[in-house]
Amino acid sequence: MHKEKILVIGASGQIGVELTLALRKMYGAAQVVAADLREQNPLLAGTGPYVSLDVMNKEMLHVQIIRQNITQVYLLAAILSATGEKNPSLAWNLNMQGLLNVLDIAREEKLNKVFWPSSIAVFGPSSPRVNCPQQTIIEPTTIYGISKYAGEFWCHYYWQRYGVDVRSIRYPGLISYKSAPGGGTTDYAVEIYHEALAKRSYSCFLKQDTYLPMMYMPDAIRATTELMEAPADRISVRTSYNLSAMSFSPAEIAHSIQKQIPDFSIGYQPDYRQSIADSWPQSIDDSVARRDWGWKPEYDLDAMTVDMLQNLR
Ligand code: NAD
Ligand code: AKB
Repeated sequence: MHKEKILVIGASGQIGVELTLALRKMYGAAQVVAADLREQNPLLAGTGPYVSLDVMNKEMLHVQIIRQNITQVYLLAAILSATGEKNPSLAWNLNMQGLLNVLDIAREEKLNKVFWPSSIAVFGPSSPRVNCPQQTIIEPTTIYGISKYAGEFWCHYYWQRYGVDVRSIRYPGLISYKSAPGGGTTDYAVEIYHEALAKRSYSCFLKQDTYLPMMYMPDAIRATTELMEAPADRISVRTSYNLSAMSFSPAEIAHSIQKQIPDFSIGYQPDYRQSIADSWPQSIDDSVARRDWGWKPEYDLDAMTVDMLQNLR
């Protein structure tokens, strides 16, 4: 029986719903408290405890963590790349202050572990575009990427200076069918499946040959729990791990869908998100994660397409 008590902040989001459900399977429903600014979530209803909480309110967060005897925090509340460009100061404030609040409380309360996700958005136009390595030139040009890169160093600082066991992954674009994505540049790769089933056509906000690193949600959830379960001496990266599964363009995902839905068609109307996508690498080298804690993805594009369409139907 695990004695950990986990708080998932941002539990009603695209990752949060699935991560909360997975953690409840692993640790027991009562051991995983879902928390979000949103009052409730139908996908989590009846599956375990849920509290409405603002991560910006440090006092309330601290009270919850003490009251619920929390030993681990997964912090998912953030503003993503596309929404961030519309309101940069809001994105900076939430993405930074939310993290600092959690790291500070983790230090004071001597929490066992913290998980905080970074993103491939830390990389910028000067980073290598293909097989972008763990350590390289990193000059992000979006406020989201800037906040993630700064956050990585705050994590490293709290680990090095205070011994907080904080672990992190630079997620690629994540594709899932349970919970909707929350304002990112890679969201097209989720929308396209919904529209393929509903309308047999999709108008994409990125150009047809825009390659981006992507991952199916089951792989992302497994990576997260594997990283968090790994012995501390296997974790050599205390900023954030590169993680990779696949890389494809809008034209390629459309082709994969056409194998299942032959009359599906796609058009292209690039908008402001094109320049965000153009600033990111096309593919990621995740050899350090593979070496340190045995990371290996399971889903490629076609396997994901079959599973997405089956579940959405
Ligand atoms: P999301 O936008 O779907 O979910 C974020 C959740 O946080 C929402 O439910 C929102 O209500 C909640 N939230 C917002 N402000 C809050 C606050 N002040 N207090 C408490 N809760 C608040 O995001 P997501 O896609 O699930 O992403 C989760 C994390 O993973 C983020 O840090 C994101 O940057 C990172 N990430 C996501 C992806 C992806 O493709 N989804 C890729 C890379 C990194
Ligand atoms: C986004 O597009 O903003 C996210 C991410 C890659 O961090 N999906």
